[in-house]
Amino acid sequence: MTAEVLRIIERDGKVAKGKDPNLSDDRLRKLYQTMVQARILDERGLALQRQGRIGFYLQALGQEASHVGSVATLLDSDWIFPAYRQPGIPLLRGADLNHIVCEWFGTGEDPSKGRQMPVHYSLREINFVSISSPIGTQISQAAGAAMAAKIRKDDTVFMTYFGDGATSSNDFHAGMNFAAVRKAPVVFVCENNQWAISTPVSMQSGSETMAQKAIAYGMPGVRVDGNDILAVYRVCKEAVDRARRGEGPTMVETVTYRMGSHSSADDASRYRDQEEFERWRQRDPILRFQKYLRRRELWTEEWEQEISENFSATLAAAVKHAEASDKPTIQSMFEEVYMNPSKQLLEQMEQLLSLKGPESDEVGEFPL
Ligand SMILES: Cc1ncc(C[n+]2csc(CCOP(=O)(O)OP(=O)(O)O)c2C)c(N)n1
Ligand SMILES: [Mg+2]
Repeated sequence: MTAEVLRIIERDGKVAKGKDPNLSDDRLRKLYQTMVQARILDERGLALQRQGRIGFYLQALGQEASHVGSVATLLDSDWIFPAYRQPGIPLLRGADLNHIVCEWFGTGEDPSKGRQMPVHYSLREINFVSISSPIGTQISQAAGAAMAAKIRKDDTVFMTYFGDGATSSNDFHAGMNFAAVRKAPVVFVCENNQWAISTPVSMQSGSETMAQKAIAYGMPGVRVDGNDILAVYRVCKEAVDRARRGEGPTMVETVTYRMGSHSSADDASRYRDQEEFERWRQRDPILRFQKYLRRRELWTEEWEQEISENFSATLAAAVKHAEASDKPTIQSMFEEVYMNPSKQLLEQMEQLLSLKGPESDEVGEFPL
């Protein structure tokens, strides 16, 4: 294990000899399209928050290659235990865009019925487990689910995503340890975007790399250029194949950069150098992939415009739909929590409903 970072696409779009994962033209274009869509989604999401139309947003600018390239190595039947910064995953896996946008607004069509923060999706239709706000919890959950699959003797693979900051969490230790001991079919994707809100990676860990932490647990740890989609794909494909063969977990550190602020609630210019941002901006993963596609004559300006405009229009329609949609019903607070709600819970629901005005959707005033 060295601090070396695997890279395939050079700055000029050329590919390192013998390293191209040889994806089909259609697949390459689909991956590029998903990265472009993820960025449009992020731009729109933050704009809606700034306009006061949604309460919170969290972007993945600069990290599109890291999550799109890694998730592309899974089968549809595999499972994802995500963090909150992988918008390309639902897009690539074909989730219903209304589920995504209605989640931002917390409408009745939001699969979580407005019970989650915006951008904390739960998408059963694509095996995408509910995003947790507490840092790192998905790591031990993924390890446990992978152990269960192994016991059931099915060949599902589990992929979990987390940041550099999450490697300091208790759940990172529990998940990595259990998975390695039990040789569970899980791939740990650590997206090292250099920051955990305002904490730089140099203040996060005494380890030279995140990937080297894997060695202590007894699994391979691989570092890859997280802004190079082909390199991410290649490394993750190996890790997924290994997991499916029953040879156990791998940790992949994708070395990347959070080009935006942590979320809509902070301003990165208050705590980090513009110069650092500029350096990473030159390594934008979308431009890098675009250069590669151009060399292969798979990209044109007209195509870029077409895919961008089509997605922007679909997204605008989804936003319009969400804003016109009903809120979750009052009953929904009591539903889908227990399979068989208790007598007390049902009484509470009846009591709350009885406070409704006859013509109105609003709940009346509570007797204090
Ligand atoms: C257990 C816990 N501690 C603290 C927080 C507050 N918090 C939210 S995001 C974050 C930083 C996480 O950084 P990292 O894991 O690198 O992920 P990134 O946001 O960079 O993708 C922190 C500390 C939290 N949500 N949960
Ligand atoms: Mg981070």
